[in-house]
Amino acid sequence: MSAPKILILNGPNLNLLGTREPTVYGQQTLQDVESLCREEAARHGLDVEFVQSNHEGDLIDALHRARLEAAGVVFNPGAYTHTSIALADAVSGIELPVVEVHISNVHAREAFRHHSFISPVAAAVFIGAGVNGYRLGIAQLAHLFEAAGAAGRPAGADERDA
Ligand code: CA2
Repeated sequence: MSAPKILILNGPNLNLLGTREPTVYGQQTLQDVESLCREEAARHGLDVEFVQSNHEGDLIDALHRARLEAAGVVFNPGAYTHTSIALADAVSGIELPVVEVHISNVHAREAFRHHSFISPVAAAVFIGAGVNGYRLGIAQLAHLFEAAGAAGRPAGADERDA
């Protein structure tokens, strides 16, 4: 049987990681993030699809594809976190565990970054751990899959019911 696949999805401007604002986002590039995600996923026996888009509709399409192709999602929605009801609807609509990740501590930044439309529909949230947040997100998905598997339930089901 092939390894379960997870989607690592990155929103607008994250393609610029490592090129500017190193004090906020660190020095690692998106390519480095992809490598660390592949390494962490392999430790848990998971395959990775890695996607970045600057377009809200493309992010929604990627989430819809994940519903059919993936067991869970690690999602950094970038600035759409703070604005997009459409992305929140997509996250809740696909009925997969979606872990929200932010590299920076958004709560230590401007007030407009304190609200997330995604957090209420996320399976977990990792904020301010730098790019290590992606590792934490993948490990949390692996934990949810294990818990759901042990209970003989689909991975998207709520762990509290396990
Ligand atoms: O901290 C995060 O991961 C964010 O999701 C990053 C978003 C920001 O709008 C959110 O409030 C928090 C911005 C991503 C932009 O990334 C850049 C990286 C390097 C240079 C410029 C932008």
